[in-house]
Amino acid sequence: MITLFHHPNSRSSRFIFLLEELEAAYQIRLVTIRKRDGTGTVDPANPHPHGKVPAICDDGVIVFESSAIALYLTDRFPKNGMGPLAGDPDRGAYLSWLAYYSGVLEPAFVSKFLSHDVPRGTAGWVAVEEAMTAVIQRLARGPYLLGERFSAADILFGTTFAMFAQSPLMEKSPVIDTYAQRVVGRPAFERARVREKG
Ligand SMILES: N[C@@H](CCC(=O)N[C@@H](CS)C(=O)NCC(=O)O)C(=O)O
Repeated sequence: MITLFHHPNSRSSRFIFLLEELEAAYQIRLVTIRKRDGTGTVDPANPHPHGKVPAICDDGVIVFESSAIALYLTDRFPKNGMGPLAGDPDRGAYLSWLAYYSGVLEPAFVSKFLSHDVPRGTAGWVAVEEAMTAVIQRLARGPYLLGERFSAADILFGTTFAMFAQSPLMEKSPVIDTYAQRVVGRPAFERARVREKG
């Protein structure tokens, strides 16, 4: 049984969505987290080394950080094909876009939010505009990052774009809007929202 360490309306919410897609048995353990306004505390029950969410426990096995959790869960619950397994020709693209999410896309958004320049040749990521161009080019190949195949990588990217749809952090793009709506329009997203509200 998977335990998801979760805080409402946070980066752990999309793992309820993924667990619903996977039809996995899971329980939600609500934890407190530190907030930007200085409120909130680290929950001692949370196994993430910095008290962040998400983290999961699978019968004693702890996994933290979104891309690692996505990969762990899609390998662990392969039934619904939410992540190409080792040996699948799509595996390389899957790993690449999962890593790109954590290593490039999120840092790009945070740099922009903080009004920090991204030094070419030094930072491991790029400016949001450059990252979004790469994602839009990728989506020219099909409705999802892996072409015709929906995967957990789309859950990370699509929910992020849906959240930033009205934000000045992201330029308006019909390709991205349609993609984000395609992802959050899935029945598992709605089931996750209902489950999250409890
Ligand atoms: N790199 C982490 C980021 C997780 C993260 O920052 N989560 C926020 C909630 S959206 C959090 O737990 N913040 C509390 C804190 O920073 O102490 C991941 O991708 O899983």
